Amino acid sequence: MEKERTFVMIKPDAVQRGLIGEIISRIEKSGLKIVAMKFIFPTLEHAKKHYAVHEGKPFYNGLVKFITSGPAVPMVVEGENAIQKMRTILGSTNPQDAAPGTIRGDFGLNIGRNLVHAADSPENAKYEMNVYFEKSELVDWNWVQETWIYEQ
Ligand code: IDP
Ligand code: MG
Repeated sequence: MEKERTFVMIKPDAVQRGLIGEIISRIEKSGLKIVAMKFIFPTLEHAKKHYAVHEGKPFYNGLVKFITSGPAVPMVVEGENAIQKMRTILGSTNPQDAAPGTIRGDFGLNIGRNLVHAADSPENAKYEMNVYFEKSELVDWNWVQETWIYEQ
């Protein structure tokens, strides 16, 4: 069984709306394991590095302004197929298209305020983790319930 790590961030809108607990709870209940997490006020440097792939797009300036507008909760989560699983838990980028039962489908209405970020590929996951975390902040630990989440 292949485990992988992905980068996730609870964005400033979700923090302001009191959804940190709800979102972490959904991630935990999915069986994915949190291996890094912190509460920060993203800097311009964070935002520019994180969203470098979107530079030049019409929404880029608004996105950078939004991400640096309030506290956020970056994290690293680990598990079988974690990258794709987190994207499924989030739902479509535009909350208007996101299915009920997904975070964006249940709590979002607007593409510019879609509550949570999750990396979309192994390369981007690694890159984004390095934007927000030092290697020493990633925690290797055993979760007792994993023996009940995975067929051994
Ligand atoms: P993703 O977050 O689902 O991976 P991306 O296409 O990578 O979506 O876009 C990054 C973020 O940029 C989105 O989560 C959203 O916050 C913002 N964004 C993307 N497209 C638009 C848009 O058309 N208008 C406003 N914001 C957008
Ligand atoms: Mg993306």
